[in-house]
Amino acid sequence: MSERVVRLAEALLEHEVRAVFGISGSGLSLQLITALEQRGVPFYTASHEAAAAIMAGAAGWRTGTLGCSLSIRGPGLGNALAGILTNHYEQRAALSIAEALGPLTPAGMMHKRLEHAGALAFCSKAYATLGEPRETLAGLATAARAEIPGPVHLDLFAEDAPALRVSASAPAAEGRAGDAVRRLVERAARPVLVVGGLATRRRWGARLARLRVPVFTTFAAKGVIDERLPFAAGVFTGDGKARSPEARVLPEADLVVGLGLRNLEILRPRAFPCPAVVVDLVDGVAEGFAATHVWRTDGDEPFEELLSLLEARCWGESVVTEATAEVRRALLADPWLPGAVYDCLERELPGVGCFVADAGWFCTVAEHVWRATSPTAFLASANGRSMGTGLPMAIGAALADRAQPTVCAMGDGGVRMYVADVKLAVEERLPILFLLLSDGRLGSLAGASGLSRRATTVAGPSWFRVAEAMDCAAQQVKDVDGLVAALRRWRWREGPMFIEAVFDPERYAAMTREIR
Ligand SMILES: Cc1ncc(C[n+]2csc(CCOP(=O)(O)OP(=O)(O)O)c2C)c(N)n1
Repeated sequence: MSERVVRLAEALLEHEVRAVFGISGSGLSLQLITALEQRGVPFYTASHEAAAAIMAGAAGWRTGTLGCSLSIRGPGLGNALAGILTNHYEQRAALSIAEALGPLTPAGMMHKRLEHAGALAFCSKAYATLGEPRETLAGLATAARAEIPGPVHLDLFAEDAPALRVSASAPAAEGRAGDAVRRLVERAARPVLVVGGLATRRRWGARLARLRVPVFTTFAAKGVIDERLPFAAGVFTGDGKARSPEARVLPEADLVVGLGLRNLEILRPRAFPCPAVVVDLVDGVAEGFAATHVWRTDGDEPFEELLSLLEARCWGESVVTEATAEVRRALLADPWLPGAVYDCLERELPGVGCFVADAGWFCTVAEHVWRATSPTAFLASANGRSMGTGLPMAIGAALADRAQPTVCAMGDGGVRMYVADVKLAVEERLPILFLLLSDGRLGSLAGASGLSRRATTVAGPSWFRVAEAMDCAAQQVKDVDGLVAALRRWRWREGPMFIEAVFDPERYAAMTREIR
């Protein structure tokens, strides 16, 4: 085994890599897997390199460690790119490692050639070759975790080439908007907070729960305050319709205070119905909110200072209570749609450790109905809204924490992409409830009249017998009683279960109409 690979394995361990996901080649990647296994770091083979990168991002995020995925060069990394892009959108600190052709490889060697650095340029924060493993890994891990967190990449050559690093861009200078922001916050009688994913990573996040003004989070920050609290106004997307909490609460406010509010986390950034200020650690991500002032800061103090000012305010409890009750009423009115399923889950499976939602209408319902109690208790392709990512995210989250059940809600579209990895969940006896919410269509797209039906109809939408054939306990349910019975049969400590809930497509298509 190459001595450099051994040193890389040791450096990975030092930088909190606790599991590796991927598909091996016969060369350095297999050596690395072996060296890591000898040091107690397990390797999980995924069905596809994209799924592996997504699992790595989710596992790292769930444990606060550095997610790690592995592939061969060219087509291996090419496949991984979709998962690396997901980690970029979702701002997950994760390292991808690929075997690569080094500078000494003859130019005519075209087999599986891909210019990795170029292919990764958009979505990877830093790119490096091995050089001195400890030093290189330290640089990559720091870049992955620095605000805005995201994926970084390491290429492994057979030859010993010096390290090459493209580092993240330097932070801009501190802005001068502080005084103006302070004055506006001091004068506001009815301020509303909109808090971004940044809060999940900062020490001031915990203080939000003490406020007595309405607090929205972006979808990426769902759970940063316990959503059962009286001032938790729910998820702000920028795209909420009449019955969404954002449409009801924001018109009552006289100032929006965005803490780490970034257009990267919003479906449709646009002007608020009142003046707005944004405070952030990074520049260039508040465009679209028409904020009166954007205050770029260097540390936590300005956030803490504004939170102290806001602690003196109290308004909006009844507006928030009515708005959140109204959206629940709308989504729970039908006795058998995803809202009723989540409500039933909350009662029947009270110890859910992590709720994972794939992209689709059922996810919009989960956004409002599923009440997250902490940011690590909810996981989704919150920013990218990338269909299919839910299943590998759930596997990564469950591998990182097997002590409580993980729920993976997905639709007819998303289930198909990485369904083969149900086998990995079975092999590892993971406590995952795969919950297929099936309307037989790509529901989010099927509402438009006069457009192709063929493109939005799913042929043969049922999967529970396929899951059963993969040795996963599975059942189809058509009402709440059936769901309750299936849930009561699930012994989650013994392995996954696949429940397919079948809905009427017309009622399904209408359920989010006034919400988004
Ligand atoms: C990777 C990717 N491809 C395509 C889309 C576009 N898209 C958004 S929602 C959706 C349909 C989702 O259908 P389904 O999983 O059945 O959930 P439903 O909308 O029926 O709740 C599609 C194709 C996407 N978001 N991501």
